[in-house]
Amino acid sequence: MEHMQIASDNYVAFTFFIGTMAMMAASVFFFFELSNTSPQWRTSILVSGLITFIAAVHYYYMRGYNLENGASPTFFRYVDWLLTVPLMCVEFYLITKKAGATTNLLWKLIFASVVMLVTGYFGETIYSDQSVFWGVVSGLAYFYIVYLVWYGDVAKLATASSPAVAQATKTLGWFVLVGWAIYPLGYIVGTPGGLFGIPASDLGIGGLNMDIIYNIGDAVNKIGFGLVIYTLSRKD
Ligand SMILES: *C/C=C(C)/C=C/C=C(C)/C=C/C1=C(C)CCCC1(C)C
Repeated sequence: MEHMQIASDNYVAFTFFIGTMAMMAASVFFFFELSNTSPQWRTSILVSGLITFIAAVHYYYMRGYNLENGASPTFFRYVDWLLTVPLMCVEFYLITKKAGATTNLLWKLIFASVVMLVTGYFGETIYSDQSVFWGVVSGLAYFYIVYLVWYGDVAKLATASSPAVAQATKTLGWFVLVGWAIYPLGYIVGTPGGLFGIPASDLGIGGLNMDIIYNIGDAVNKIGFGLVIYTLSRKD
């Protein structure tokens, strides 16, 4: 078997490599901290570790795929997201459960996230000639999640919770609003439709790379989410 090496100017492959390492390190951290965590927060920390662990396994695979083929590992990217984003919804449910979160709310969040991801996948792959349409549908599902977290049931439950839970939900809300907005940028750069029909090159961002943007987004959001939960578990 040929030994593949990352060229020093291959920033895409490099971010896949760093992403793998970061997700592995974060998983080890969350799993080891489990025994130092009070029982009421253990499930939340476990889920944080599962999110980064699932990502670590996918990143290990995507890193090799990208290095060998020089292509975007779109399918496994979306498999990863389909597993990890619903688990992030579970985090919202778990921290607001004491204040009365229902499984109905959990399913609303999960359903919206699946719609957001499946339609995004359509726009990037089989229907890429209609990437604007699918991007907009995906965006609507995304804004519904933002709504639930900032003004809907999640926000209401958070205000009725302890100050630490309210604070953590606010911070996670910023992750969803700003951190998750990194992904549509990657989509605009990586799909022919660009932003509502304006190609990325016309927007002056044609030089950006979709995978680098997605890799940054994943590191910020998956590890960041986990650290917010970790901080909460130490405060409350
Ligand atoms: C760990 C992975 C995370 C948090 C992934 C989040 C992904 C998104 C918020 C993706 C959103 C998209 C849009 C809002 C429109 C264009 C298509 C997507 C799927 C990139």
